[in-house]
Amino acid sequence: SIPAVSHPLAEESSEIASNINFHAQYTPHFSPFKFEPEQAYYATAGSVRDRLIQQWNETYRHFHEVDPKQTYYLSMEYLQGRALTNAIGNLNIQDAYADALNKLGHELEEVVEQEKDAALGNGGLGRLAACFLDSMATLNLPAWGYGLRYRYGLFKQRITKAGQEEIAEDWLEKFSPWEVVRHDVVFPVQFFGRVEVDPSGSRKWVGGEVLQALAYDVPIPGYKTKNTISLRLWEAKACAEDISLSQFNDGQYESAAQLHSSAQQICAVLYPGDATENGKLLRLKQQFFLCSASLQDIISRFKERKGGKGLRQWSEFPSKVAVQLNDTHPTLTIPELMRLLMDDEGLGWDDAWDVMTRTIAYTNHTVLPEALEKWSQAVMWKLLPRHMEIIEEIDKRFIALIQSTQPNLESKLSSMCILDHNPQKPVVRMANLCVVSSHTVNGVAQLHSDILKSELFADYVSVWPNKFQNKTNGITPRRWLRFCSPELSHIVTKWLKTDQWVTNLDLLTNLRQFADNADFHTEWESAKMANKQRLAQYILRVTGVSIDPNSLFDIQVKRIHEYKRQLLNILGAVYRYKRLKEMSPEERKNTTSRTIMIGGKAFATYTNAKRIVKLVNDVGAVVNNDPEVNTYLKVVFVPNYNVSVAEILIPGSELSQHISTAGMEASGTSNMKFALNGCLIIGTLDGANVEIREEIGEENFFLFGATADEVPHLRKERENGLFMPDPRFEEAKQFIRSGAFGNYDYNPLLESLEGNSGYGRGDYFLVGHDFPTYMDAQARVDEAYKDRKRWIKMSILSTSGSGKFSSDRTISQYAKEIWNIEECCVPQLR
Ligand code: DL6
Repeated sequence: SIPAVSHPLAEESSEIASNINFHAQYTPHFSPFKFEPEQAYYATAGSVRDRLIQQWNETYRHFHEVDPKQTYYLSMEYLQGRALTNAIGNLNIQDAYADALNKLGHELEEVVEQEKDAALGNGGLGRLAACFLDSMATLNLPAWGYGLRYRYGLFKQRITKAGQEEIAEDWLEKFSPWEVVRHDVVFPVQFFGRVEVDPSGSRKWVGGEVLQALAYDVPIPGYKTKNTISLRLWEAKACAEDISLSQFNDGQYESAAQLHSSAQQICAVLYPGDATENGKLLRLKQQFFLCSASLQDIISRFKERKGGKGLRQWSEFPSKVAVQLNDTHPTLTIPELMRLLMDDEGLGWDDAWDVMTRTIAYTNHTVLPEALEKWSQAVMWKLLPRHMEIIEEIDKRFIALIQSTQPNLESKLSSMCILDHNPQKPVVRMANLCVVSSHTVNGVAQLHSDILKSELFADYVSVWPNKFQNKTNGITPRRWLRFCSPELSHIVTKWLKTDQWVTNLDLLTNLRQFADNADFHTEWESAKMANKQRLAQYILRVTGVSIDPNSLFDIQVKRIHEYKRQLLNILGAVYRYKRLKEMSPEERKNTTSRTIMIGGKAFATYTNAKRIVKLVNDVGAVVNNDPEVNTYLKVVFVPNYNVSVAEILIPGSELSQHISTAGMEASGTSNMKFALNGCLIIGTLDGANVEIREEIGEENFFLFGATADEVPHLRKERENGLFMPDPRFEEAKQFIRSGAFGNYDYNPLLESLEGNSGYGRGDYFLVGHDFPTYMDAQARVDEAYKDRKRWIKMSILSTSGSGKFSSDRTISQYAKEIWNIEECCVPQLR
């Protein structure tokens, strides 16, 4: 029984404790006789969910009454991470929940650890979508996220002697307390079949396979607001009548339930391997499934809200609906909306085109050629014959437009048009379809947006000069400072004398006045130290490596990719190790002790990325066990990097590496998280690094490397054999080749840094070129770290210059400059 106390927090927490108890007893998944941390987590989550559902219902009731224009964010990825800390933080009830759990014999910290990450995403693009949802809710914007409910999230990474091993991540193993299935929200989604023309000439897509899309809603609470919006995730289902009982009873189990298995495949995993035809078909099916189900839902909401004025006109649709395509994965929204408007709703081409183009906007997230989606025309004709007709028509009209209005661009048409009829490999270029069909195209950092306009989409700029915008990415300050680093947040609030920075991040600039204040320095340093100790404990727990919190914590965490150049980092570490070995004990004492941490997942079929993971682990195994130098250097591979791990690593970081080849990283968002947490950046002039450096001051950023403008010329120079490698670079490679880190054959990896030509060979990513300036920048880091006052000041200036990188700023710009939507705030009293 819970003692009655009159203090408001105690009163609230007593109520919460009994509510948690109630959930523990009546949630049918567990025995009522056990109340261990796992049960406590599910019961706590159930109790938080009750609150969210109330706010959620009110939000949608309010949106329904007001009938504002709404934004729909379509994304194949959402890297949500854990929800519990975020939910109680945004509801502003952390203390009451911590207290309630204490009363029940549990610690909040331990309880939140029980939650599995919802990893329905791969990297920055998916985490950006999650930050955007948080900001949309916090800014009271009428918005929805749409995605797929993958059965298995991004794989779990296990590190063995052989390197990375992938294991399915069963995030729904028990159940997710954060989703609500909507059995009344189901839409049919069709595949394959054929197009029939009736005597009037109208076309219909008939036959084929029909699956059902069933909605699962995840509540997204805003920070200190009643507004709680939805992330609607679709699950694929087949109907009961799709099972052939007669075949089943004949023992033909697989063919009897063929549609059921087809449905299961769609939502099984994110990015299934696409090396085979089957894999390609499955990916396309996933994309279409998201687009079709979401559009049917959007249209049914549009029709349902008549605003008391009788049936709506379709011309009103773009004043009620904004659809944002998160990269090209949901491009099929374009032909699907055209089809629904023309074939189901009876609009002519011109009217449908007008409605569709005023509704849809597209964000580009990469200029990497291999990441720009191109779908085989044959696969598309097979799976979506009516959509291919529509795409052909869009292409035909686009070509006619250019021929009639921009004859100077005729020579460019072969690369500008949507269908590439190359007889070897006819494909549909999805990015071109997006550019031609949407009203706005944006990049995700200023440099990236400039590159889009001057290179990738340059030819379209003269056709539609006003179509292209920049929206520099941002991160939510709630998850990425307020909740992941309570110690630093507390100090920020104390010195700013307000916690308004949590929703107005520009206020951080006022910390500048304390950049030289000795008391502030002491508090800052002790908060950072607490975070470093927490991180050191974590590293010990997951890797068995003991790291010294007094050493410089240097971190690079992101997907493993050659353009992100983890290889540059590890070659630098190898060189540092070699130098340390050559020093006398006295000399070593003058060096800066470092702990280099590298983490990230390599795509399962990306061989060189997997070799990099293996190399980092092999280097770590030698360095960390070398008693001569291991007080001065440790190299740790952090396994299974995900959102929750980032929440421990980032607050504990002091230096982070954002060292991609200039022009290749569209933005990066972890750079923003690190800077916000008072971590200094060593980096190239790439993506959002450029703007971060501008904001925090160039003297607080360790810059090196070629610029984006220089890269093409440098590649040419290499091809012409004009590159002279730095001796330190040669030494580092040679040291690996000597077998110093074991006898795994690293030649293929090292050879990718040599030779003269070819993408991925001949050092396409310019590791060799940038190595000397990288090492020089690292030497500046070592010197700066020795001067504690200077370092802490730089750390404070990093945080205080991070105001621009709030996703609240990014989303406000999308709302004003692309979506044309306004806030729709749920009244506090109802
Ligand atoms: O815009 C979010 C995020 C950027 O911060 C990264 O720089 C960019 O690589 C990523 N893009 C993608 C798309 N595919 N690829 N590669 O994930 O978007």
